[in-house]
Amino acid sequence: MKLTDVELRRIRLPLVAPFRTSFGTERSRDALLVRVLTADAEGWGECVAMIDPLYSSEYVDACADVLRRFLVPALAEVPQLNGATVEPALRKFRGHRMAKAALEMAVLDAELRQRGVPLSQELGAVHTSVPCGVSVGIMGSIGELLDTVGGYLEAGYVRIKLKIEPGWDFAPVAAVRERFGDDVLLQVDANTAYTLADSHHLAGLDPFNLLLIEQPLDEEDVLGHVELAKRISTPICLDESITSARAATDAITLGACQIVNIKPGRVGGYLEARRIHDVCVAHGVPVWCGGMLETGIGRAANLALAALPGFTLPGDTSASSRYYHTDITEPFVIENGHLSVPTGPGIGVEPIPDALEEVTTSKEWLSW
Ligand code: OSB
Ligand code: MG
Repeated sequence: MKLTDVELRRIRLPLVAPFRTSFGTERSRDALLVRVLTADAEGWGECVAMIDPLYSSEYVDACADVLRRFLVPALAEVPQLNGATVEPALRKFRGHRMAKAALEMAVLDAELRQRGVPLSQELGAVHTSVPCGVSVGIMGSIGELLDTVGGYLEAGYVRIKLKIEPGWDFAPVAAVRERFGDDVLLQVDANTAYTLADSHHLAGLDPFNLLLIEQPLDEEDVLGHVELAKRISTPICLDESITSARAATDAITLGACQIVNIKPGRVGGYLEARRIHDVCVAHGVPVWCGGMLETGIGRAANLALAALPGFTLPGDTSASSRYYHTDITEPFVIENGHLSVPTGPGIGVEPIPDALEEVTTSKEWLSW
């Protein structure tokens, strides 16, 4: 395969409700899509970077810039292009994992469509559907939170994740436990909002039998997480800190986490995500698939990954309706608490042309 054309397309989809985390409030999803054309195939990738560098150092405009100026021109030189040759060809460029992941996803999609192979099969999936959890933002009041959680439980979500920050942690957890009982699978995500000085406070969550606490401390504070793990009984799960299979190996070996959230965009792509899965399985560490408010494009690929055998905990791969009134693909619908893994070649879904045009804010064909 050889690249003939690459399109960068910016889209903006309004969220069904604002999504507040400890780092900010999202009202719409401003995403970057990458479309690659080769002589025989087309492929789609979705970049998970957000509009501002708040979750990580990457942001949408920077991803578009590095793709346009460095990553796409370097790939255009590769004669034997396929999913597996993307990462080696881009290795000399430091960082920019979200941008690299989007490009790898598009090339992998094109390759697999040409070969007639579903992404799930290529990655080694063993399930045809995956259980759905849902990530619940910080709310204006406990009453609003309980209504929202109640709605998700009624819709069939099998696991609830509450976003927390100092001032919104103990009370929402206690309220959800009191209203919905001890059987609900419940976990929390701090998005780095605490420091080790808060360990006594975080130990206050111990009695609530949470599945895990996700990324309580700074992304780079690996040793802080090691120490925190000795002071609290809730298992620690890392998200932001796990940027590669090497970072995962180090964190697990040091005792910084007992569980890992895998987001392909954060780690440079689906192939590195699979390596992290393999490392975690080898260490007996459960994994689950995180999310970045993806459209149907990224969601399809995440479902393929989440169907691997080591994904033993429900992920943040929720139904399309949890995010958007109208998605750019056929919507993913929750059924008996599960979403189906796409079965078609590549990522198995395509944008619906009219729906895509409706939300497109800019498009650009790259030349090199
Ligand atoms: O930390 O997992 C996170 C969304 C955007 C950025 C970071 C995170 C999240 C979520 C939502 O928690 C996951 C989803 O439903 O896509
Ligand atoms: Mg997280």
